[in-house]
Amino acid sequence: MSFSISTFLSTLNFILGASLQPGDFTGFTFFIGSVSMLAATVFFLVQHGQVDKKFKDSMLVAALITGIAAVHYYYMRDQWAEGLGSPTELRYVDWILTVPLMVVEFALLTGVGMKKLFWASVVMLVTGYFGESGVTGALDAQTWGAISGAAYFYMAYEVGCLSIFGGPSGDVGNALASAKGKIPAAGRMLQWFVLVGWAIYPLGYMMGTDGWYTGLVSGLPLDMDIVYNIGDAINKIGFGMAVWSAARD
Ligand SMILES: *C/C=C(C)/C=C/C=C(C)/C=C/C1=C(C)CCCC1(C)C
Repeated sequence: MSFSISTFLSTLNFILGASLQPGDFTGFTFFIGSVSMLAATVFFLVQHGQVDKKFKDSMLVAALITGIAAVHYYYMRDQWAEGLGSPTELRYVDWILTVPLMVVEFALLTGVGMKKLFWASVVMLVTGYFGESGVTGALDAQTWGAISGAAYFYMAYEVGCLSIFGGPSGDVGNALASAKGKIPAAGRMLQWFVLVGWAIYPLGYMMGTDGWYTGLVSGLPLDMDIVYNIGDAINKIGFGMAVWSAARD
């Protein structure tokens, strides 16, 4: 057979720039990430024209989230393919732009102000970056990770993840629990993304940084970037799909 996977990859590499080596599974997930984020962006933009007026802003924000990610994935794939290792800076720049946009989605769906969630997301990501990059030796990776985790739990509480089980909840969660109709229904779907989908990230962090937990996860056949890439696909594309599924019909 004249077609082979390596011909395919070298053609791809010619188009894309830096070379992904055959067998580089992590690199391949960066590539799939950039393509699927781009496809999702086109889809959300097209659907933006179709949905009811009250959902238009949410659809546009969904498209912005995947669009920003598509650009970052393009460059992350490049950095990885150049052999420069895990693209920590690009990753966190992407997150510091896209996670607040997810906060905007909650604000759009509930009408509740986003100040608390915004600042919590900044703390979560900045401390996570300190831990993962090691730019500051002030605290070790697991302590930075614990602070970041606390901010994550606060966000989960605020958006009402605990109220799914009848537990306490913050302003956004209370608004979602009491309101009726399609818009809060979309918001209640997003709670599951924060509770389950976002929990993927601390797992990736534990795989990529040293600490007491290294032994717990080091036997797993996934590396940090694969876990983050799976998390992004679920949370960025899935988040938009959830909004869209509530918005259609
Ligand atoms: C599109 C990107 C998203 C939804 C990124 C979310 C990222 C997190 C929820 C990251 C959380 C982290 C912790 C809870 C502890 C360890 C450090 C982080 C930053 C990986």
